[in-house]
Amino acid sequence: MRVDLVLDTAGQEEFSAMREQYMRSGEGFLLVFAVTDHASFDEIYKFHKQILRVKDRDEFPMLMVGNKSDLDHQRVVSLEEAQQLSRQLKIPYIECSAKLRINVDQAFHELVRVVRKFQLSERPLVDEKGKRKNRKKCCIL
Ligand SMILES: Nc1nc2c(ncn2[C@@H]2O[C@H](COP(=O)(O)OP(=O)(O)OP(=O)(O)O)[C@@H](O)[C@H]2O)c(=O)[nH]1
Ligand SMILES: [Mg+2]
Repeated sequence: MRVDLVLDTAGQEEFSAMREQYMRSGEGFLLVFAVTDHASFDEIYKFHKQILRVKDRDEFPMLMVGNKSDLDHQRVVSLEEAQQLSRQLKIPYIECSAKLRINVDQAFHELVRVVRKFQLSERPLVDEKGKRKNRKKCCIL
């Protein structure tokens, strides 16, 4: 049986001790900030780094999500600024509005795609005799 959970986490600092615990068990992460709150955007870099450290990896399934896209007049994080960070962190970026239910499903679907792709690339290849084979990797010299 497979049990899948979506865990929402508290942003408050007093829960930070629990953070590494859920990071250890997570298979993929939505890094959500509000486009109306620059401080929340500034935290994305920190969480991304913490997840990679906890996972001891150079990359891990994550998606950056800019919420509250409905509050355009209060926006303080531009699309360009967010896209620049997403390129730097090498994770996709999507904007949504939880209030208007815009792009929320898409964000979860995209994360599932990224998780599947990652897990497939991690799975060792097994040939007909049950021997492990190395997955061919493209190497640009
Ligand atoms: N306009 C608008 N308001 C939103 C949106 N999403 C959340 N809010 C509002 O923002 C406020 C904070 O929402 P929360 O769900 O408590 O945010 P959170 O990130 O879970 O906060 P913590 O759990 O304290 O870390 C609430 O008043 C929500 O109604 C959105 O997409 N658009
Ligand atoms: Mg919350």
